[in-house]
Amino acid sequence: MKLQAVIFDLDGVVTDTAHLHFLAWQRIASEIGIVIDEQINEQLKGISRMDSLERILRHGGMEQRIGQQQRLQLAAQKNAFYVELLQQLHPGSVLPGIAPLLAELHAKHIRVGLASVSLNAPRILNALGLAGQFDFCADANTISRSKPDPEIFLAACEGLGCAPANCIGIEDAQAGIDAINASHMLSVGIGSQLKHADLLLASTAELSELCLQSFWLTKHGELSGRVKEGK
Ligand code: B16
Ligand code: MG
Repeated sequence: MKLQAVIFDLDGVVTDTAHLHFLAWQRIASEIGIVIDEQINEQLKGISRMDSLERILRHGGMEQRIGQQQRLQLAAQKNAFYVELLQQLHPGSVLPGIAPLLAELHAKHIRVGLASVSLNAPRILNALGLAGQFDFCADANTISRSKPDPEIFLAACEGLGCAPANCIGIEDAQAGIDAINASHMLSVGIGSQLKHADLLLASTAELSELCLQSFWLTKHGELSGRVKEGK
């Protein structure tokens, strides 16, 4: 079986915006008397804007006190701060190893997709100078369930015209790894804390087309070995 496509998460894989999300949420949370730390932020990775707010309110014991209207206002305010912070992004903000990997994948005719639940994904790709580098970007506006649901990864596979079994997904968040695994793609995790990634790398700098191809061959060798042994 041939590797046909590689599907990237955006925040934390292509560029590091998790800290910018944190700064914006911290500002909003403090306005309603909730203190959040980096540990809470870790749980917000890969989760949609409204789900993130829900988790912050729950953390502060305020989920019953803030109605839908106020939630929408808080989410809009958070996004306005976040978009302001995004102005600091530039092509140098692309994480190490990503630009060469994209070039290698294109050269080998392996399709490249994006599976980000961020509604700001097009703006971020433009700021990074990467807008033309993805063959298909799943549109977060059309997704009803955020990660760990596989919906966004399945939408990316469909847009690329590739079966999930022919794709690798790359993620930095546990919710994202769970989404990739649930979509029956092979998963590559970036970071040290992730569970159940088929391949775990310490940093994006370790990514290359060669590394992904040898991982693919090893995994498929193992799978066909198991089929032959009847396991
Ligand atoms: P926005 P990803 C996710 O992006 C972030 O990890 C998550 O922290 C954020 O809440 C979510 O996008 C929504 O972002 O508020 O910009 O729509 O990791 O799926 O690329
Ligand atoms: Mg991410």
